[in-house]
Amino acid sequence: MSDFRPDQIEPKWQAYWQKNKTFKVEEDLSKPSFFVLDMFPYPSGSGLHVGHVEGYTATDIMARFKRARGFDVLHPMGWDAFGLPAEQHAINTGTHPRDTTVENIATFKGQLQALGFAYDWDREINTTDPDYYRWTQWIFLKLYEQGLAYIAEVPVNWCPALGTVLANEEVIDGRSERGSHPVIRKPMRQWMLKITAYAERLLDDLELIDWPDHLKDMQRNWIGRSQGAEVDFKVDAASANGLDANIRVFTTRPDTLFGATYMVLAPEHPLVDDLASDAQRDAVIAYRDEAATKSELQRTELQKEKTGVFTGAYAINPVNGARIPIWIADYVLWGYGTGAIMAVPGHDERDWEFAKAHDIAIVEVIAGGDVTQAAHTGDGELVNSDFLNGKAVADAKKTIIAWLEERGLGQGTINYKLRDWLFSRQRYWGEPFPILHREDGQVVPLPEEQLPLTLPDVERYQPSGTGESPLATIDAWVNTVDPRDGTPARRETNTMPQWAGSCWYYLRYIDPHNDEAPVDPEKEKRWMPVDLYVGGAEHAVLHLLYARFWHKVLYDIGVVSTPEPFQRVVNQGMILGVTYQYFTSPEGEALSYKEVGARTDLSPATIPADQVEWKNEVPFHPEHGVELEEIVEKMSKSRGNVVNPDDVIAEYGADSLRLYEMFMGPLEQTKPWNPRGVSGVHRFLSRVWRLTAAEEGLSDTIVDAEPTDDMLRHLHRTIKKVTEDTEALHYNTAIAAMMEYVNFLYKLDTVPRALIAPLVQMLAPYAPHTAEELWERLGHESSVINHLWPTYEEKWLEDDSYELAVQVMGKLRGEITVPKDADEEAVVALARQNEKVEEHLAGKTIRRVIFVPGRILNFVAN
Ligand code: ANZ
Repeated sequence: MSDFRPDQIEPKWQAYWQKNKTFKVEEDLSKPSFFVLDMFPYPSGSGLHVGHVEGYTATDIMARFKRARGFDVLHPMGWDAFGLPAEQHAINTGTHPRDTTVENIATFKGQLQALGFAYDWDREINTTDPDYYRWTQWIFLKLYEQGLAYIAEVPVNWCPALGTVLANEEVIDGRSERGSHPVIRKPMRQWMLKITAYAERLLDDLELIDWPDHLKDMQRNWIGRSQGAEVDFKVDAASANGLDANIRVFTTRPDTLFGATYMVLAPEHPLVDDLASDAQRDAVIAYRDEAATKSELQRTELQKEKTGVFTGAYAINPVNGARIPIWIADYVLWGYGTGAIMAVPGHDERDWEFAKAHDIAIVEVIAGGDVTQAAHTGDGELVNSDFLNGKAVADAKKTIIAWLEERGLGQGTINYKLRDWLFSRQRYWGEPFPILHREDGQVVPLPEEQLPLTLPDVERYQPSGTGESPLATIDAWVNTVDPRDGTPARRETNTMPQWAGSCWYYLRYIDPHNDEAPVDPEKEKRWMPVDLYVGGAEHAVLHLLYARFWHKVLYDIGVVSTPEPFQRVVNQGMILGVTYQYFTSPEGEALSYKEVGARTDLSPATIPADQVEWKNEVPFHPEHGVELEEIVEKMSKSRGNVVNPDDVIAEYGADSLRLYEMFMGPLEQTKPWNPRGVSGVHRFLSRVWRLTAAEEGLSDTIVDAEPTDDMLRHLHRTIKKVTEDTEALHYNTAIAAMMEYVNFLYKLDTVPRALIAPLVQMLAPYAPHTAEELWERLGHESSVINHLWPTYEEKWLEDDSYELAVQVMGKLRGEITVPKDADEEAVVALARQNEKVEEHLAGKTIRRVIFVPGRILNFVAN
């Protein structure tokens, strides 16, 4: 017997894989291809966490499995390395983000290698590498050529105190995350990408892909298609300083037009200034300034008090000529629809509350509710609506749209919640835009041959104070000429957002060193679409939507051959942290959660899992001795419940960590980290080890004997289960099947070699280091991954026994397990060993036995 020593085995095999380039993509055209992708990490300063390990292990298992199943597998890794934290670190310390990035990547890479992941490291990519972002810039130019990139004045989060624009995630409740300074919305010149032009296809093509429903739903909601109508309301000129104008509204409920009793414009609506009467002007301006400080989210909160100001002007309802007041209110957004609504308080909740708060008339136009009490938003028959009366909602919608269209008063339209994508950042650490602003005012793209446009070195990473990026302060870089004709020009000083690099990185893995094109078309055809993409649900919307958008543009211009990039996406569930809680009194006394009762003077305290003392499966405080309560929540530094993969590897080895994270539960489920779980799978691996290996070579229990039928049945059933479960990403049950099989093998005195080799192969995707070592000891020359996956034979799957119902005088008295080919005599003998059956036969004479093999045994007795 020998000790299981992952600390010796693991480095040995990692070095072997690296030296032999075991995981190099074969590019063997005779094999089917399989592209298995991870959401590549942002190499942060804190290193890999157990959540990364979960997703990366899941794909690694699939990559190794598919390789053993005869596929040519592409399983790459890289770095999404532009972004805010490196820049903030630079601002604080003066360290160039490039240096920080290099350092962090080295840490991450070391950690990934220590986990034994089967990446082809020759295909490593880094979004901050000029050879990579050259093509990010190239794609931007294509977007620009297609009219899908444009400049607009857009409100951004401007923090006057910090002199910088902030990303949404840096703003918390209207204040800067750093320093808590007020943040206002300020219009600035920005690059936008016209993702809205692809809204319909982004929606429709969800049908083509194999994603979980919840993910598709999130994308659908984000795109937010709504069908309705646009309707023109004429301004009553007499009430509005003689203004001759129409206000166009978007409504999903044109059927309720007769119930529109007022209108609302977004405070930013350009007509507001012209409409405001002298009496109302000050109030209108004050309200608009106030609204500028609020985020969309704050403005549209359903519970929020419905504020607003009357402009003093009126509009004419086109269906009945009613004169209705025009208000401004922040619950109407400038960015959606037309930025103006017809308000129907009888049938819209927000309008109802607003009308109540401001004493505006409420008219019922759909029967079935009580509009004096609440808005009736459901279906019903139209009332108070002239030619629509008596119709149902759907019918009324059709009728009114036709009526409006005939008269040129409006038309049916579709609207999307999806906004164009604000694509520029006022930051240093991002891809520079290949764009020149010429002295004569023209905006021109940089010629393709001049790519990459590299980031210049700067001295200071501080924002410029004007809201521009630090690049704006480097005159030597900014001031240039248009290479076409020498006209002086300024470079664009914004940079692209972090999303840019991750929009197409999967393509670059296919052909990472190509300097003629982002990807070779032949190679692209072979590998795309990605067969399996695993990552966190936090990317369910933005990253996956942006990448789909870019991909479709590349599809339209012939760079890629598939309309969708990711055929199958799986979201790994979050791993939650565990801490153990007790309470302390003001006097410093420790109490168990069971002793709290009604006391309110206690404060909670926690200890990490590794300090807990367990007695009979119950957790106790090691010093105070009080019983602890297990608290499961999101892992966070402040909670002290973060599990560091390095620590787990140091204690148990990478194979145990991998195996544990897959054994915790279904991949897609949220799961708590059980601090004692790793030792369980470690025990399992140790058992496999002891079963197979000796100090050197193999254990004596492994023999060159023929397995019995019973052994073969166990083996083949295990192969079937592990194969099918692995294919289906049901890794936890595949592991359970291997555990069961190992239990079976442990009961044998000697283990025929033919039972062990397939086990080692099946274990290989899960615990690759251990498997390689055992495989070598079993006498194989090359890596276990190069050997075809074991197959099962149907004939060994069939049961050798079955359950037989036993009746006495036609009444069911018991069930017995009988061998498949047992004859009547044997079956009767077995049945008579059954207590219940014997009880009912006691004192009787068996007259006749009816035996239908496989179905029933009946004793006729009296
Ligand atoms: C009249 C009406 C009557 C409405 C009714 C609803 C119910 P979705 O489904 O989200 O597209 N709306 C339109 N533009 C808006 C904007 N810029 N800001 C805030 N609200 C806006 O909803 C569209 C509905 O939201 C539109 O239909 C409009 O109110 C409002 F019984 O028009 B409705």
